Amino acid sequence: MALQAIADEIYRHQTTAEELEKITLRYDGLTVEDAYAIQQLTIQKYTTAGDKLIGWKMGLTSKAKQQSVGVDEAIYGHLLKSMELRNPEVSLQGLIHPRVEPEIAFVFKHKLEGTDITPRDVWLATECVMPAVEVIDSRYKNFSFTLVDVIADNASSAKFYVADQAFSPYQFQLDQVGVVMKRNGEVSQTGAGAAVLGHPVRSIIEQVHMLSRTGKAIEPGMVVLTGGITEAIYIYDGDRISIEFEGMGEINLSIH
Ligand code: OOG
Ligand code: MG
Repeated sequence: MALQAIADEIYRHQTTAEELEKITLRYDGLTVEDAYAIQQLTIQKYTTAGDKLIGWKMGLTSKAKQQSVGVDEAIYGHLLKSMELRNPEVSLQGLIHPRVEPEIAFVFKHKLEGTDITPRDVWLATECVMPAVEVIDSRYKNFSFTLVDVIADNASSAKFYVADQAFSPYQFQLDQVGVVMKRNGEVSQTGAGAAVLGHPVRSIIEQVHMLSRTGKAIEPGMVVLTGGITEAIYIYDGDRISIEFEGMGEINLSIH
């Protein structure tokens, strides 16, 4: 199958911010493995052009998100240096129909690999945890895709922002952290860390399992986004999005 040709096409749509028809409408029989291979090939195009892999993201780790997109398993994507926002400001330029979602980020000091890790292994390897927000922007028309489509499109990754304040992994019960997301002062979404596979640490374990299928790992220094705690909301020019993470502070994003 022409995986490289599909990767070239997706890369072009990612970098020009033009909508794409679902690839599964045109290519029959693509497997989840093929989709991850396409994802990998598109990432190689970025890194060849000078970008850098800085971490991973889990997606569709909550029932609410799985139901809203009609996919019933977790997925992962690559995080590149160019995706990380330095300031809590999102420019709509270069994005198609972006949405934002609250997440918990982990930063690692030790490598995590294999199929047999436990929460204890995760805590031992974790340097800190931080509130974060992910900007997702599916390249597919109407944000509509199958499992294979969304994996090939790097799990809709676009941008992310990690809060200034980091916390010890032992300071909070991450499943109990409540989140309130407001758009222009009005509550839009609420949730708690438990929405992420019961506890965000489970998302890290799942991430490591999935990476191990292709011999990859969480490397020291990497950041991992554990998955949206609530449904993602669309953002528009002039919006002010505030996300309060109970006890961990607030992220205030301006959109322009
Ligand atoms: C897929 C990406 C999902 C998350 O945190 O669940 C994701 C999508 O909804 O477009 O990033
Ligand atoms: Mg996400």
